[in-house]
Amino acid sequence: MSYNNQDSPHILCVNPWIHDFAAFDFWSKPVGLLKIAALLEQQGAGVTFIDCTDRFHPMDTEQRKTLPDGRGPYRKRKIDPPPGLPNVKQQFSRYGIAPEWFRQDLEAAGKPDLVLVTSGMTYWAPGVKETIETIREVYPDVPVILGGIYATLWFEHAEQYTGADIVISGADFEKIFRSIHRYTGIGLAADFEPGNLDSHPYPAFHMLGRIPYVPLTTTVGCPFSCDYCASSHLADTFRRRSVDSVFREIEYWHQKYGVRNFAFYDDALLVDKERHALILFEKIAASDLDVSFHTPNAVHVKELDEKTCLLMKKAGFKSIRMGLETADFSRNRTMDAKVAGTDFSCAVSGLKKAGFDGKQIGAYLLCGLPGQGFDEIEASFQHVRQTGTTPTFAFYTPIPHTRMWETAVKHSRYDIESDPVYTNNALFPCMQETGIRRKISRLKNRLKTSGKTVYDGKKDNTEEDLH
Ligand code: B12
Repeated sequence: MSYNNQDSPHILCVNPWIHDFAAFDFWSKPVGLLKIAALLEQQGAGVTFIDCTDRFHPMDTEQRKTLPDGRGPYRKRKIDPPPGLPNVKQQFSRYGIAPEWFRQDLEAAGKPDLVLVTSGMTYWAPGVKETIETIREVYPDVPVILGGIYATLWFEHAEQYTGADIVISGADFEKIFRSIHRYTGIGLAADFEPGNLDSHPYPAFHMLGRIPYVPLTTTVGCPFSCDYCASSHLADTFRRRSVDSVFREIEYWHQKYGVRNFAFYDDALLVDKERHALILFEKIAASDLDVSFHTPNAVHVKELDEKTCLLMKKAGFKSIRMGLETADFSRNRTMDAKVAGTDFSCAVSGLKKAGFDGKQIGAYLLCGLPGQGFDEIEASFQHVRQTGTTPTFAFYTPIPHTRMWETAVKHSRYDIESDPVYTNNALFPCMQETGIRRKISRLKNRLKTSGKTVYDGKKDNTEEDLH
């Protein structure tokens, strides 16, 4: 939590609990709300930030191991699954701090003038609802505004379901400022141009109890429009920050807070790289910063030529994830516009030549796509393994406003239009084949025995992540 300035309007920002079958702090920070918190602080508001997924809460005495790069498991407690999922055998949990600690933190913060709640995955809606209910118990008459990814992608559901007073869709800063003004009297637009990313303050990571790593966003949006991805709905134009501004941010977190690990959140980090990313990597390589970089959100395979790979190595990249999606090149990739057959082998040879080892290089494979069979998943897995790099499963989650949504609705075993919880990728909602989870586990075991395991974003921590 951060301080509360008594003389100015007090705004409480809350990152909600995660309710899911599995979750792991895989470079996951509420960057959008932290950015708004920074803006409010800059304008003199008293801002308190409570992160319900805080892994380092002072009341937490549980021993959980943090990986050297800052990632780690959340505290978790078993809860009932949301209604409608009666036949699912996997355990359902609340990830994050204990409800009593949250209540205590809310009380300790003092009554705010306004509460801002963010949201992540659409299927985490039940965690958002429980968070808002708890806020209401403590401060029944304080207005609550909900925004973030779920609020943007499934606005109507968020309005009906979460109990927020207002739901704001997207990164519409004018609208966000108007609502904040309405409740607190703070006028926010003064020294900030929404369209100019360089004028945005850094997200307020300093308001979190500890900063194990910092996510970086150098670009917003994506020039591609892949069938399964909602990026173009979340940001309608592709914009980027200046290289200097990104470099200064890295220096800032490193020098002031000792941060060593940075994860790029960009959807298109390497696009137009000669004029952007490569200049940044060169600048970092030429500096004496002792920092490491990671690309959990995947980079475009096509962009990984030898020069880029070498610069990434020199700049301090430690884990590279590529969006391969599938090694079935026969469908001519109508699904995404990014990869051709030979691109992948060129990228792998470039990365290896630059000095990355197979464990540092992961290729995301989308599994659970509508109409996909296990055969395709296995073939993609083998294709990646043969290159000596690490296949990393990304389970498909159907998202409204994407081109694949209608197909997903048709293929789904659940009424996914009725409730986001059915779109949870742990359910493999679009796969008709049975036993898919077991089959995928078997593939993963093959990796384990060969000593190559990379966390795939959809599993709790196990020894393999924490060795
Ligand atoms: C970075 C990222 C990740 C990171 C971690 C992100 C995190 N915080 O947990 C990593 C790489 C780990 C990740 C993983 C996954 N991700 Co992801 N990820 C993203 C990405 C690229 C950016 C999210 C982000 O932080 N944006 C930056 C901030 C600034 O934006 P923002 O939070 O939306 O905030 C803005 C507004 O929403 C608003 N706002 C925010 N909060 C509030 C609050 C209030 C009150 C108001 C008024 C406004 C407001 O203000 C901000 C203004 O800039 C998005 C795509 C995208 N372009 O957004 C996908 C995305 C969110 N991910 C997605 C998916 C599918 C996944 C995975 C399931 C992939 C997989 N199959 O394994 C996993 C699951 C992760 C998990 N935790 O379990 C989907 C969402 C699916 C869904 N159903 O909701 C997205 C949309 C991509 C897509 N495929 O279309 N992801």
